[in-house]
Amino acid sequence: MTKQNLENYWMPFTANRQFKANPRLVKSADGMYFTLTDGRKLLDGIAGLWCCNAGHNRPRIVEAIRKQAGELDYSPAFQMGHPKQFELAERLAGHMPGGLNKIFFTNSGSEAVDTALKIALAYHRIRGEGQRTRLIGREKGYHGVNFGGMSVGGMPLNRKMFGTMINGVDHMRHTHGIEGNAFSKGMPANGAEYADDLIRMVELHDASTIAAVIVEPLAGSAGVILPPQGYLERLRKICDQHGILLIFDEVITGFGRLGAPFAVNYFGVEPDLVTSAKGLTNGVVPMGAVFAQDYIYDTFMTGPDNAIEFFHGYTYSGNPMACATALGVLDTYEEDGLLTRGAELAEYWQNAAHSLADLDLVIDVRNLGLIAGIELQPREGAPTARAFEAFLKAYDAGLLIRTTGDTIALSPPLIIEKEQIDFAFGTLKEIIKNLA
Ligand code: PXG
Ligand code: PLP
Repeated sequence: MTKQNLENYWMPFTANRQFKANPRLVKSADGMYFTLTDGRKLLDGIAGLWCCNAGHNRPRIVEAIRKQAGELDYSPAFQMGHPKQFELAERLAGHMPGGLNKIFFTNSGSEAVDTALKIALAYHRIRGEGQRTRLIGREKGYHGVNFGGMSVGGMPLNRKMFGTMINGVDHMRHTHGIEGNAFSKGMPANGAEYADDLIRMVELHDASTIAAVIVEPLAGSAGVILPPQGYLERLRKICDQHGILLIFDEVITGFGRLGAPFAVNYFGVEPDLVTSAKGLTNGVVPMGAVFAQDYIYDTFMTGPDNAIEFFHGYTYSGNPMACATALGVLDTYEEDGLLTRGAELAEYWQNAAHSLADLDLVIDVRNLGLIAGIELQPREGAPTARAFEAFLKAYDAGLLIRTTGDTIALSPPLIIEKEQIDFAFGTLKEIIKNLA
């Protein structure tokens, strides 16, 4: 085999030179495993990038794509429709509780976030509150990489190179590292009052200028940061008191990750808008979606019937292949009970994760549903190096994990079996024990 040319592809969120010196290339995938180009198998501990919730190469999904490819390749997204868009939206609304029944399709989580922010601004304006232009995010938040999501996001490295971003954004403080919360099993007890930081924003800017606040109900990218008990309820209440829309970014928590279809079900807190992507199509074809409350949609439907109500959309919104894929994915989730399987495994998963708690280098273990974060003591003078070393060693040992900062994140396909959970945490235990 001739050596593959690696020079032309500029890889995203990757140390390109380091990678190209020593590439890690995947050839195929099935069920819980990737097969690499060298033939080795890797247990997928992170569902691709938190997206392959049904596992890989699932027959219903493959069949749906095959069939769609020969039937309808593309139909115009604007002023035209195809039946699968409507079928998918109806089925999605069936899994989402409450009034979050109106669904706008995008092609990624980043686009879903920017779409939700635009819906929030336009909603207030249509209602005659056009002065509500301010958007509030949170430190350590991740809402994708487009200008809106980056601006409300709170990860310094994702922001610092990109100028002033969009105007009129402020950030609440994050809920990480609160004293007394280390090694919590499930939701931490301390810190609900951190939601009151939104009151500080209201006092500073005046509620009448604030359109929306966006948070991840559980923050994945920043290293698995859980909401303190009562925190989300409190945010909801403050938003209600001040006419501020609450947006849950469920790009990671959606589609069964917490053991319920959405974090909205799991936490029992209903926001005004929900963004999703990833598990929507099992990562197979790019797609995102925004769920809006009926009253938001209805607010837009007030002008003349022949007027376009929302000047927004993408060439590939509701793309036929993406819709067909998502329908095959929903079939798989429903037939295999995957949207609630995490609840059955959560306790086993929690115990397995916390079996690492007594290792010297482990300074915290966090878990909820089928997510775990294992935070390592950063190496003196070389933050992130220790976790990245664990990533490489896990790769050599046949396990794919994700690291962010010095936190190891695990978030496997929801089809994972107990022996595979044992393998993942057993392997990690040996690796962390032997880290320098
Ligand atoms: N919001 C949230 C909460 C996310 O987690 C996005 C928006 C953006 O989605 P797209 O589809 O535009 O990537 C995400 C994506 C990681 C990691 O390693 C996390 C994401 C993507 C890639 C890697 O933690 N989250
Ligand atoms: N740039 C140009 C020149 C375009 O014509 C379009 C869409 O028509 C876009 C960007 C946006 O592309 P998309 O709809 O795929 O987001």
